[in-house]
Amino acid sequence: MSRRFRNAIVRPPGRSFANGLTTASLGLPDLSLALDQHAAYCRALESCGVAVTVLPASQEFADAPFVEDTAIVSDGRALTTIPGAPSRTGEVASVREALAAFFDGVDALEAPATLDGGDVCEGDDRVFVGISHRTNAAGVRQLARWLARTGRRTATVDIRDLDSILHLKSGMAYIGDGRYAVAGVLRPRLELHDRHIVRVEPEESYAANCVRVNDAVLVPDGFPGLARRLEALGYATIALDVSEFRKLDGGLSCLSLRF
Ligand code: CIR
Repeated sequence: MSRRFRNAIVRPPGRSFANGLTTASLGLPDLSLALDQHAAYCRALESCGVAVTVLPASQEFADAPFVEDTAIVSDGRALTTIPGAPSRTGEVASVREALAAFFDGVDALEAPATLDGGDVCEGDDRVFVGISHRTNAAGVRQLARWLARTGRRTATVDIRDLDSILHLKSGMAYIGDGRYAVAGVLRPRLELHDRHIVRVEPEESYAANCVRVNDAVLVPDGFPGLARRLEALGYATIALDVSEFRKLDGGLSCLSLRF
């Protein structure tokens, strides 16, 4: 079982994209290639039966294509976040406006909370939330209260000491059917039985940021081990090149809000 998505909100990179935040030493992203990769990403979402709402590119906010960090959508309600990087808080207003077209009322986290959507990994029975350099304890508390209104449980995972991942979902993804793709660094921190884990090998750890979208799993191109493992379990996979987003610490999940 997995949640069915009908809609996604995305935002293509703007002219200032190369100024986005990064810890990766992979060089500057190429805007024109990033735009092509983004367009292919949108086509893949559409091929999974999702209607894609494309927000205008932002020239002001370089990291604005990573829309996932600005809101959480769960059980038919939406909540805007306060991204943990001060340079990103201005991205929220336009996402809020876009969400208002789909939901009656959009809730909002309140200061001193900070939370990036990339730290929220929603499974069927519980929601894992990372405490990271972007998401603080107040953010986790407010989110847990918001999720509890529909009986959703949260499990907190502290990742502040892990330099290799920016967000919780840089290292794990819920792929449906009770299963999570999990990178090795996170495995000991999650209370998950082995049968619920699809291992992502250390040399492929970037691929842990894959995304189940309806009947397929989007996986980053160039990580055949995970793709093979998923296919052996019966999943259809769609490989997408997101090299230019990786240069800014981004991946497949951060490029859309899905609901
Ligand atoms: C940032 O550092 O905020 C962006 N350059 C990357 C955000 C990636 N978001 C995500 O994984 N959810």
